[in-house]
Amino acid sequence: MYSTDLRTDAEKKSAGEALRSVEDAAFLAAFQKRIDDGAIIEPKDDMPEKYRKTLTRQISQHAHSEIIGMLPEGNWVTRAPSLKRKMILLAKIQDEAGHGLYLYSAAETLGTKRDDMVADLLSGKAKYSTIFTYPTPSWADMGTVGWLVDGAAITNQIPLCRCSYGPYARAMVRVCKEESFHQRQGYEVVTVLARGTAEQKKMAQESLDRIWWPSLMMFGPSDAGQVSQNMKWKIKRHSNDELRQRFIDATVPQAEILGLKIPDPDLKWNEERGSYDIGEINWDEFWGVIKGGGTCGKMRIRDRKTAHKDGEWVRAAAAAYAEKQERKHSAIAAE
Ligand code: FAQ
Repeated sequence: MYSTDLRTDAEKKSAGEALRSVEDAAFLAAFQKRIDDGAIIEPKDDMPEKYRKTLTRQISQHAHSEIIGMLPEGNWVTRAPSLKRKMILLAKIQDEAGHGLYLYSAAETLGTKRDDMVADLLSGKAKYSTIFTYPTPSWADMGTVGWLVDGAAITNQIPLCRCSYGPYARAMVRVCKEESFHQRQGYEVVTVLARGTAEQKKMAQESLDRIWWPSLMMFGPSDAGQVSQNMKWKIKRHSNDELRQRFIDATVPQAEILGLKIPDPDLKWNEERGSYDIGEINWDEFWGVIKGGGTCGKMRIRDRKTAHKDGEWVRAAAAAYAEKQERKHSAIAAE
């Protein structure tokens, strides 16, 4: 049977049309074999609907996190302690906007329109990282966010550079390079405070006390010993617990160098495992934040809605310019 319809599934999905109706065992097994053989899946390739859906969910949630993550930092632009700090903070926030852009573009290749993803964020339907529902009341938080939040983000995202879906994996390469720079600048802010006056050191410790546990929750719920479908499809390469442990083992010595104390009385080096044991993570708090929006969730969505509305004229101007260019090129082509 021949078809003259050369559109990809993503394009059909975007146009609201039904996709492949049969995903039989042979199709799923062949797809799994491609993944097992190390194939990189591209937008025009056949893929199970669940693979497409899982990726759309994860990449759009990731994009939303980058965009919402700008808000707690934006809060400090006008109050940064020096011009140099202000410039660095502004540049970091702009990087996060760029990350959101690459990620929405990568998610769009799966057939969901960016407007629809943004609408889901603004209506509260879509999730974004729990970490950004926590307040950032002190300047030290701008250091701790870079050190711990960007540090956790890199630990989680470096393996995503080898994700089986090409556009996501490629977007992650640049994102990781920038997040790595963010982590270093955050650590430098905390270093200056930790080596400063007694009051500055106290400020750094207080910030670490608040942000430590929420940063561990960024890796998601405990999944020890489970190999999820996500992992079989090589979307995720490691379990949430494995990456969380990697982050803990890298970060505890960094706190020691600064003379800061990780707020966990049960933290201790486990000689046998060659890594740190930690106390119990408060998973009730984690699920409570996801369900109820946490301390700042409502404010974040309110602020994002305002920013989206304020940006309406920019989107309209960009669309009008693109249309004008299109008309110009069509006229030249017709000559
Ligand atoms: N927050 O089965 P799993 C950044 C949800 S970027 C909210 O383990 P999965 C940069 C999860 O969606 C930070 N929801 O799920 C920056 C799932 O929901 P559903 C964001 C969470 O996807 C720095 C359910 O719980 N990074 O910080 C969270 O396999 C500084 C069950 O969980 C990414 O998005 C959470 N923490 O693994 C910006 C990285 N954890 O839909 C500004 C990409 C879990 O099934 C300033 N994402 N959930 O009901 C991932 O690697 C994964 O999606 C995980 C979760 C690891 C986050």
